[in-house]
Amino acid sequence: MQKSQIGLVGLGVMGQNLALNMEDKGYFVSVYNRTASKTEKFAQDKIQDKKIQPTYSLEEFVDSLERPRKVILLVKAGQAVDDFIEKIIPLMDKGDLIIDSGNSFFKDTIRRNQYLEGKGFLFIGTGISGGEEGALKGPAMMPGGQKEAYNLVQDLFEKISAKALDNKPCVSYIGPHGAGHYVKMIHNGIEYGDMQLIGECVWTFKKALGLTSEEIAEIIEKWNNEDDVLSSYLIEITAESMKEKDKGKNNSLVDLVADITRMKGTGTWTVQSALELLVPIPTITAAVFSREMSQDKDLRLQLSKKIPSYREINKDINREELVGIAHDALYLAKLSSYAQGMALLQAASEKYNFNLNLKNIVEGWRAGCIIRAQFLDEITKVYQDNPKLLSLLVAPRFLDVVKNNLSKLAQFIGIAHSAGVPIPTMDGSFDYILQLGSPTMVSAQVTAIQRDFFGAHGYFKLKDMDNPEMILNKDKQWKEFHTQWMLPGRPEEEWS
Ligand code: 2AM
Repeated sequence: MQKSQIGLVGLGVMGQNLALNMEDKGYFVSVYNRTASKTEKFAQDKIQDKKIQPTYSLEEFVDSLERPRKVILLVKAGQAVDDFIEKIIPLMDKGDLIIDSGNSFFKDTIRRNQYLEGKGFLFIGTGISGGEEGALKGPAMMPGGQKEAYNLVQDLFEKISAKALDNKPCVSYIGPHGAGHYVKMIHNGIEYGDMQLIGECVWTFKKALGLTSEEIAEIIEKWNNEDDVLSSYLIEITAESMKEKDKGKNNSLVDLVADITRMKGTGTWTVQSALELLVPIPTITAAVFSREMSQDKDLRLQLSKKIPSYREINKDINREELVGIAHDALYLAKLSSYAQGMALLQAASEKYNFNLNLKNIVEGWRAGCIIRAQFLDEITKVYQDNPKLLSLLVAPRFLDVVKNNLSKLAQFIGIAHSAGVPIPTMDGSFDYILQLGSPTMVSAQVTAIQRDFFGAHGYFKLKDMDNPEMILNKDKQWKEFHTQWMLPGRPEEEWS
């Protein structure tokens, strides 16, 4: 019997679609699922005339694969992956490859990679973005693992992945062990930010202008024009979904959808990683907090009866003007959010020796995935020109956006707040830019002196009032000082 070139375990919708996608690109595929009835149904309904072999025991599955064996796992992230690895490795041989395609936590992937490498197996942890449709028609893929492991599946991955407009496949080798799942995690964090930023625009249009969801959908739809900087999948589906009517009724479905955003963890992991690596990502963090706030529905229902709603006396706001301001504000807020995400990728690349190529990563997000957007072409060019860029905000083409749109973002924030609309991601994006643009953070001066006052924690000093540079000691380190606050005359000590 013809051996299969690739095996797939886990016949959820994503797994089924990925199997069909691989078969469609010419591959012989074996499939296996823990619950046999799902395999039977898949065999009956979807693969009768296809080069997909259903198998009903792990032995049969492993036997059906050509060597070196390549097995894609698409089971629930977490313990299920470890359990499954334990079940399958006694049946496999050294040099065989296991590919975890779920949304695994990158530290688990690093651990599994080391564990399996120690036993002579190859291991790839790959992010896959694009949902069910992506799995079937072409997802964006972010594989990490041994380079030799990637070489075994490079052709397959390039064939099944999405293709950008220039026909480049949306997959590249991301880096060793957990690099692929790390990048997928950041992709998802950025996605959280993008979604929340759009939501805040919608809320502002509703409250400041009194527009209906249908009217707002029409505004947002125009932002999806090919030559618009905001043109993206998320803008497209926001407009499309907001046009949908509640079945059989005249009101918009979105107005009846409960204001609760659930999440599966990748956004929270992104924030945790940012805290661990000391990289501020206020936009993405605000998006995660906002989802948490949304889930506190009962609390909000109770407290909103007591907390007065805030709204300044209605200012006359011109609709066209606000739409223009919101457009430019959203673009800059999004740019700020991506600058944060990319800074986190840079820090993680150093910390975990991922050796990330930011240009390839962003290039691979241009199609297939949820954050696909015209804007990513621009970011690709930026990293092509300068792979070591300090911040996206200062790339020449984006510095112009900062200069031109900063006052629009400020205006938008003012209008939204005066209409009583909370816009934590817009705020986060704006403050991030203001902080990075501050040679001296006065708030930090105050908290530094407070710390020395109550805890004798010491402080550094600036050269003088007009020079924000630091005083250095003879070793060219920041020189440390302390004021003896409790002694008469409060003498200043030099600590280093
Ligand atoms: P099931 O059909 O037997 O539930 C997505 O949920 C996929 O992950 C399904 O194919 C599901 O198999 C599989 N899955 C979830 N938990 C699993 C586990 N502990 N072991 C094996 N497969 C699992």
